[in-house]
Amino acid sequence: KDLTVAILGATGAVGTRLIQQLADSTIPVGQIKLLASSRSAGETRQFRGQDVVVEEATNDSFDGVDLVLASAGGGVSKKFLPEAVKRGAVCVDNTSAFRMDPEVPLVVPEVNEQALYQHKGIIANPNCSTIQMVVALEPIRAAYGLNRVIVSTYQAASGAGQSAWNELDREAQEHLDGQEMHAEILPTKGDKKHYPLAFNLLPQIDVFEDDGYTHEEWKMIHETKKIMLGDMDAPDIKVTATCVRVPVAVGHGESVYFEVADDSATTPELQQKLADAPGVTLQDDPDHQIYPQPILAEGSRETFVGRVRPDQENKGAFNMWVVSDNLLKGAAWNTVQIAERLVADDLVRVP
Ligand code: A2P
Ligand code: 11C
Repeated sequence: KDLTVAILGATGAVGTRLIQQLADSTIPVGQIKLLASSRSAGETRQFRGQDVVVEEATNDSFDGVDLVLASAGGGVSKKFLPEAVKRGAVCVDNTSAFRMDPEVPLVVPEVNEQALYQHKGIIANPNCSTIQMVVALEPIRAAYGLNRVIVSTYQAASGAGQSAWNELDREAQEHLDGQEMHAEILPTKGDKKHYPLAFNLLPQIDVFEDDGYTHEEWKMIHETKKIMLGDMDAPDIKVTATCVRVPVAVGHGESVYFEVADDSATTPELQQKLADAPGVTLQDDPDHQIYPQPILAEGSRETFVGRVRPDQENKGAFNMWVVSDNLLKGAAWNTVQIAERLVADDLVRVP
């Protein structure tokens, strides 16, 4: 059956890519609704060659909708998705609104697709930096077990939305024109202070928690445990993170240190597991200076892994470098990939 699909937040950095990824997917779309705020209602976007007018999202927008793909911010998801579910729609939510709800599956299809069978109407899409890390770690965990992960991220401006991406471009121009740079959004919208990202690094993504970690770092830890082990506080894999915003437009990078349980694992074996893993492209050839880079990853659905090498002083420990398009595998593609699996497994219905 053809589905009526709504994209909530259709005009944003992720929403624009949700439209593209849905158009390129196997999902049978009978009717599409593009929803945003009153600011962009009346604008037009193209879907599979047709002009579609953007509408302001209201509860009634979800009448008759089978599938909602949401990326308009956590507050907007909290307001509308329960209403959409009441009206019979299954929602794949790219915000953090419902991720830690034990009733809501948090899914990366390459890792825990089976969790989709537990859904009660809402399925959560993880944070972009978490997704690319678990795609790269899962084939290693499956083969050798995983005890500990230490990750440092290098995250692109577009992760904070279209307005943050625009801010980076403007600041770069200001700097090159010899003017003072003006920051209004980053490190995070609504916090007390703002700092320029252009020609700079910001070791703050999202707000600070009481323990000195940022909320982005909290997500890397607890989302990883929920996706890989089914429990946000599982002690079996220890994870710690430092998240940094870098002056890159699209594509998050991650330096990932990990310790495997079976310390007979060798670097060539790990490289082979990664090369064979779904969603992973191995780019690891130091002799020819081949390694993942954000500008090479932009536009691809893949997670790219390179620089795989052992810790010379610690058996069973390794380092690797992971890059993916944060707006695609980190957001729009993972969301549409989940929706494709829901359709294939006949799960587009509220139990
Ligand atoms: P709009 O363009 O009308 O502001 P980004 O993540 O790139 O900042 O994009 C955010 C997306 O969420 C945009 O599509 C934006 O629409 C949408 N959005 C923001 N607030 C609301 C709201 N209250 N209701 C519906 N959509 C919203
Ligand atoms: C960033 N990772 O780069 C964030 C954006 O939890 O979905 C994604 C926030 C989220 O700023």
